[in-house]
Amino acid sequence: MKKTLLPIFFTISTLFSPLYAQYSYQPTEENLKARQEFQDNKFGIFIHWGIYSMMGDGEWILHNKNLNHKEYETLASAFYPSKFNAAEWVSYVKAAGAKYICITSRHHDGFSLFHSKYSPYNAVDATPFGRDILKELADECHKQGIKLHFYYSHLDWGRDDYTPLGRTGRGTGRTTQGEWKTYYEFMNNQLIELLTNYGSIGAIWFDGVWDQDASPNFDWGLEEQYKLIHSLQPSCLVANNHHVVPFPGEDIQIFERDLPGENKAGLSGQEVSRLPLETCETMNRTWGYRMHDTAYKSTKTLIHYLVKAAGKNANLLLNVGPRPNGEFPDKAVEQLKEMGEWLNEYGETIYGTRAELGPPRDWGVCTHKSNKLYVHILQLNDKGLFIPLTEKKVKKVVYFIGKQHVKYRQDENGIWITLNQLPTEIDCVLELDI
Ligand code: JFZ
Repeated sequence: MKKTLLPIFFTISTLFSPLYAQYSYQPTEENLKARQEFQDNKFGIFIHWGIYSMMGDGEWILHNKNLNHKEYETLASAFYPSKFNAAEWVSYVKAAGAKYICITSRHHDGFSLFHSKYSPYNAVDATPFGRDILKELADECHKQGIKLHFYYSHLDWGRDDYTPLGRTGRGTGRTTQGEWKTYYEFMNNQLIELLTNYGSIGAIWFDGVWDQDASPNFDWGLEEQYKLIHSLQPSCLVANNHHVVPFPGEDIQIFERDLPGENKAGLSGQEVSRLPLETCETMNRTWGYRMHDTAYKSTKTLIHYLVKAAGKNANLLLNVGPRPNGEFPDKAVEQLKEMGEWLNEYGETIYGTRAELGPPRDWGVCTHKSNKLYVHILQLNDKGLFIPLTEKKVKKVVYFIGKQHVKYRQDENGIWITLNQLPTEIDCVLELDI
């Protein structure tokens, strides 16, 4: 009898113990407000930049080529991005119609793009450039009204106190083993720097937890780390690219290279939570600068991805990998500009909207804002369109551009629309008054 009751007792006592209480997370008012603003913003630019850009072969080269990490680190002493100009970067981002930047403050190679007291392997102390790139970018973002997010890698391919070694970075020549404790303190100290010296930070975007997926009980100390972030900046959103459902303390849910609920790239099978959502994607194929990666998606594809993300209630975080000299690649600049031109016209149907979910439609998505419903027709070879919308009474249907009236009929099943002509635009938007 006693034996069978014991596990039940432990389960119940754990549920009510202080240990469990520690895991429950109540976001503050300002945090909830920041989540709304984040969702309203819809479009951000991811920037992957570091000393790896000099090799022109992506941000994973240290791992991919099994380079010796000490040899790799010497790249820093040649890093002199003579064309780096934070004002120019921010102006490209603004021209794209994006509202925030998320930049790699420290990627898996361990190089810090900012001045850190806790590692000399940083943009100021290890390079002849000697400038704090994140400081210049932060000042410019704040000046030009762009929110700044910091990507921060949980895993490190060079430090011996990132232990045990994970699934990646096993061939970088580490022969000694340090203590996890010093690595954890190092990360937290850097996070304090990032959240103290660069003004208001919109989000910390963690990445790397998947490196230890062979040991599912690996304790990253996330709760404490998240609390530290929220205590320093309550409105800073915590995000983690761990590819599973969000943990307590996280404020947004991230998807990599897929729309929420889809898993074409194989990194995003997780369930979709009720948190604000974001999906990140590359313009070409690689995050960090890769000289031979010229396979850029078309601007139309990128716009469709942004629209579809909005139709799934998610933001798009679209990546640029600057050249080693600090410039954005020409093709990226061109496409950002084209996206911005499109958003200049259609932004009203994207920014500040929420998805009108409901059954998936093969022709496109719907977004809504106050009494307007926007029907985004991305692909349709027909003039007839049916939307199973029953709760809302439609008062008028027009083309968003030009405002010509469109014939429709609403019955108990939904709305039957007859377009004036076959859609040919990138996104044929109808505006419904409801
Ligand atoms: C991660 C990073 O590794 C990558 O460099 C980039 O920063 C991207 C945004 O996020 O992408 C991953 C994450 C996990 C795996 C591969 C790439 N994985 O599990 O093999």
